Amino acid sequence: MAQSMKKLACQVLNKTNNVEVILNSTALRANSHWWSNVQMGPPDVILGITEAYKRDTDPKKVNLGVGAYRDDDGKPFVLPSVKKAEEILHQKGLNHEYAPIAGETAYTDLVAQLAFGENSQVLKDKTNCTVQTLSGTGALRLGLEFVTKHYAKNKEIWLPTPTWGNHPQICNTLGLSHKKYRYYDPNTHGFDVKGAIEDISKIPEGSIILLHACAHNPTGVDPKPADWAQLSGVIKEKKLFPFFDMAYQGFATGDVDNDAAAVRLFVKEGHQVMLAQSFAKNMGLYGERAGALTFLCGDPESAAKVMSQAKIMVRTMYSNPPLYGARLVTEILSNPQLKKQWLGDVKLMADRIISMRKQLRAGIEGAGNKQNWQHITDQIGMFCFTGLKPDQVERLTKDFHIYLTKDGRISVAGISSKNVNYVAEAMHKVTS
Ligand code: PGU
Repeated sequence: MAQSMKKLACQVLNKTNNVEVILNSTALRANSHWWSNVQMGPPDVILGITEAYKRDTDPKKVNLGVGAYRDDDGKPFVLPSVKKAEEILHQKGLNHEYAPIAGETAYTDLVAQLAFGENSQVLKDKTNCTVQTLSGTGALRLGLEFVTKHYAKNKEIWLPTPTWGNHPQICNTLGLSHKKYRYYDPNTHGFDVKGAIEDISKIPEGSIILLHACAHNPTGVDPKPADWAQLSGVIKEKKLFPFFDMAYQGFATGDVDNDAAAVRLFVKEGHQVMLAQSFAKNMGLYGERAGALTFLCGDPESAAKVMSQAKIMVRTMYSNPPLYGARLVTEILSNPQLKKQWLGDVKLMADRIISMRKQLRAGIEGAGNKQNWQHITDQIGMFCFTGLKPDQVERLTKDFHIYLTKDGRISVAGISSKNVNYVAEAMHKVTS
């Protein structure tokens, strides 16, 4: 009797448990309904390539997709000046308190000086508002979000053709209307100065124009100083608002002052620019997300008002920025010896890329390829806009395990003395 009572009790318990399981899974299914309308999104056109590269098991594989510097062994490069700054920071034994909403002023003052120049009058007059951001992307996002909320003129931004894919994507996310102006001439593989000026002179007054400060991505083609002067003139005449994206200061010429020349020219000519800065490339701080957004506001009172609103925007998005990358940047820019070492590190990276351009071109030509490859050495910065067609790009990836963006852009920083002949041979084969 006791035995069968026990059996019965067990059955009841199991039943109860089953009911519980059924109830739980019903609850789970009900929950899954919250997201059942979500569509699968496409992989990112640049970062998705790194994911595909990582999945490839072929030992010959080469990643020329993402714009990230590699040393001659194809390895990520921690700059010697950054290593030194890390040691100094470690010795200081700092705490992990919150940073101010707009970042530490020691950082924002130094990065603004790096961009606008140590003797910049607008900085001396304190007419700037500079905010630490989550690298260059965070600066663009904050700047454009600020525009959507506070810009009182023509809320429409004009982007060069082509441009970095995330520019239109950020605008789309914010519902900010974006249009195109001519920039790159596929026939000359150079800057289409005539087309650009023609298009810009038709842009409605008060619109925003996005300019790559140096080392244009994806084309590797920058306007010459005389072209910049012309651009500044027409932008002023049309009363356009210039938003500079400077993600590669130092990568174009190997000299941070030279690479800031366009921004400084515009400021000298009286433009109240907005500027997005990134230390991902020139300090190799990709994952540390150290960047900045500067608004030039004309007078200190406006700068204070803009700062108050920018802080509200930051506070409601991520509250305050990360410390570590900004501390490294501050250490390097505030210590004259370390800064000198860093400038040498930047030059070293820029020079290695230039030497890879020469070797790549020589390799393709040496293989007997009949096309003109002069643009490989003419273009500057991290990227080369090869002119490869989508089917050629596909063959490079499928047959040779070489990864690059569909538009034919390669990150020259991914080429090394070890793989340059392989890449040159493959580029020769897919284009002949
Ligand atoms: N602006 C431009 C023109 C860029 O090329 C990049 C990075 C950024 C801003 C943003 O850089 P942060 O890392 O946010 O400081 N473009 C690279 C890196 C990969 C990516 O797309 O984010 C590229 O390969 O195009």
